Amino acid sequence: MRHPEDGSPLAEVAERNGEWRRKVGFGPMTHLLLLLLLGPVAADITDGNSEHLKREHSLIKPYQGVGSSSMPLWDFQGSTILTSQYVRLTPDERSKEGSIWNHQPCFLKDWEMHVHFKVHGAGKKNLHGDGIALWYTRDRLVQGPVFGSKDNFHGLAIFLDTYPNDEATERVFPYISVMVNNGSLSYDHSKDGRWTELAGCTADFRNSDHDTFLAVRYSRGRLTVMTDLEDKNQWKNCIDITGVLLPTGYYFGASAGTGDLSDNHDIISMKLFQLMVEHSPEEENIDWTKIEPSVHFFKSPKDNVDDPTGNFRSGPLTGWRVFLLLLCALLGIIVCAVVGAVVFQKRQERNKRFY
Ligand SMILES: *[C@@H]1O[C@H](CO)[C@@H](O)[C@H](O)[C@H]1NC(C)=O
Ligand SMILES: [Ca+2]
Repeated sequence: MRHPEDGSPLAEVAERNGEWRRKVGFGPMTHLLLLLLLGPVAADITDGNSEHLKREHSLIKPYQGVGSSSMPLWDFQGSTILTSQYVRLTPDERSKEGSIWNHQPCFLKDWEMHVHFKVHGAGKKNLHGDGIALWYTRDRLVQGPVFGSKDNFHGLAIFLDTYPNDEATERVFPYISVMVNNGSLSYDHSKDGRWTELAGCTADFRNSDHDTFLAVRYSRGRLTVMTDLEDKNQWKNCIDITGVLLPTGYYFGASAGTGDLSDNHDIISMKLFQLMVEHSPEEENIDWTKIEPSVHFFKSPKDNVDDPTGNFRSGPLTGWRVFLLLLCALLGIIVCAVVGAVVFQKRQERNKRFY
């Protein structure tokens, strides 16, 4: 972070910009937002370059502290147990809640988290739950109703929801969704967080016989979630949204919960990579720890509001509309053919008269 008293040309420019902001009346947040939204789009997902792996924010085998109740870099809580092969947030038993939280706040502006996880259990289709939540939040180790962690959180949550609590939902589960919260929003478990969901995708990750991975990238206001679930060693896009503001200095964590239905929720690794992204002096001059988590959409977030008629706005062509269109096209062709035939015949007749 640069300070105006550095006396460097960059700092002077930044200070002048600061003055301009004050005169024009733009808040620093507005300015940051503009920079984030206008800034170039980040490059592809990292290949896991170990150079930029941040061990202090990562959970990697062999785990330290197996057999004890704590680890050097991570705290765990509730039903969580540590084995040499995985961290089990909940066993396949009813009413369990467990979480794991990084000790140190993360001060990186641009990062990417790769999570190797496994959700498995004896339950048949739709008789298992509830799933895993991945967190980047202000508070840590607070138990609560959102996949074992606190509601009205500050920060980012990615839900790997395996059970459709909302019976009326048209979404196909397991379902991955993201939510950003400044403490004011409550996660509605009975609706699978539908009202607060920013974006999501269906992802078939449960009871897989190969390894399952998820990547979350945050850079310049762009939030991307990708999955690697098909044993192809390839990232597949799940969520990609812009206009997301998150501060630095929050904690990474993962939690899981079971209710009447259950599953084993295992984390095998969490690897945090620093992304090498340049920021302008203006961006550098802002205190990133003071940013309020928020989202600025240019268009409204996903169709979160149900249309009471059950129709989607400007939905697909319905059967009879397609029929009418085809009928019009057919009539058009017939008219063209008839006109063409008549004209042809008239010409033939004229030609005959000349010979
Ligand atoms: C928190 O978010 C809500 C809704 O998203 C918004 O109305 C409110 O102004 C925000 N509060 C702060 C302090 O930013
Ligand atoms: Ca659910």
